[in-house]
Amino acid sequence: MSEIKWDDFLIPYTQAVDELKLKFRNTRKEYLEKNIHSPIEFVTGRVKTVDSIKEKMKRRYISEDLLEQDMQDIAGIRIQCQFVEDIYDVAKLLHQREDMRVIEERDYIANSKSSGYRSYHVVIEYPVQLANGQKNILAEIQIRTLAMNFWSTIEHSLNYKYKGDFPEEINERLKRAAEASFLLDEEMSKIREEIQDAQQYFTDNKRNINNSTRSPKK
Ligand code: 0O2
Ligand code: 0O2
Repeated sequence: MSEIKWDDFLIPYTQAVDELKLKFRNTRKEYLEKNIHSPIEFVTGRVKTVDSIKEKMKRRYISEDLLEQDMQDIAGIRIQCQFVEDIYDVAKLLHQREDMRVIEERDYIANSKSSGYRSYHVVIEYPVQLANGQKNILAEIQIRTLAMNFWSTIEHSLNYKYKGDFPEEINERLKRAAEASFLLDEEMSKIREEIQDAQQYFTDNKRNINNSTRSPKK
């Protein structure tokens, strides 16, 4: 029988997810207001359900007294980006922040999982102000492109159906879809460079025109 009072246990995690969603959405707003490309496109978040926590405790042999430190994704934030390059910019932003501390990073982009899963995971320690004082909790931030998110959402739903034991044909198709999503990200990164070149060209041109109209008439 579990001795954990789940409603109480989850209070700081719920608060952390609410706060972090708001903070990252505000960071996006700030970029947009300054007319700068935002590395953050969408922010979502969730607190793991009690059933899902219990299932993971069993699967990973996590005892109740080690739950807070050994299950790092009870509070989960997901940041979606347009381009792969944005992912690393977001990771840098997390390191610079003073309201959280990065304690672990897992780069499943450089080292994709055998399933084909790609994402950048950052585990942070985050202080939550509760009625009876401060509590530091762990939260997992998953940073991924829209294409990576599309693939992993589909694969996650299929996982529910097949419990990870995919028929060979589905497995092959998922791997091909992962490859396609990788190529899509690569193509988008190339377009990103072209857009930046075009913007630079536009700025330079404008400067040249301004300079030539300012030069004295002969
Ligand atoms: P399921 O079955 O898991 O898909 P709001 O803040 O009001 O705009 P809300 O309702 O809090 O919105 O939801 P939000 O933050 O837009 O998105 C919640 C959904 O995002 C969850 O769906 C998860 O699918 C997904 N999600 C976000 N972050 C994570 C994460 O770190 N890990 C995992 N596993 N999922 C994440 P549901 O509702 O939980 O349903
Ligand atoms: P949820 O809430 O259902 O998404 P483990 O959970 O044991 O695999 P660990 O060490 O806890 O691994 O953390 P890891 O691998 O950094 O991140 C686990 C989370 O990453 C998972 O949460 C998924 O959200 C996501 N993830 C990892 N591998 C895959 C994959 O192959 N496919 C998909 N779709 N998502 C993946 P949970 O625990 O499954 O919970």
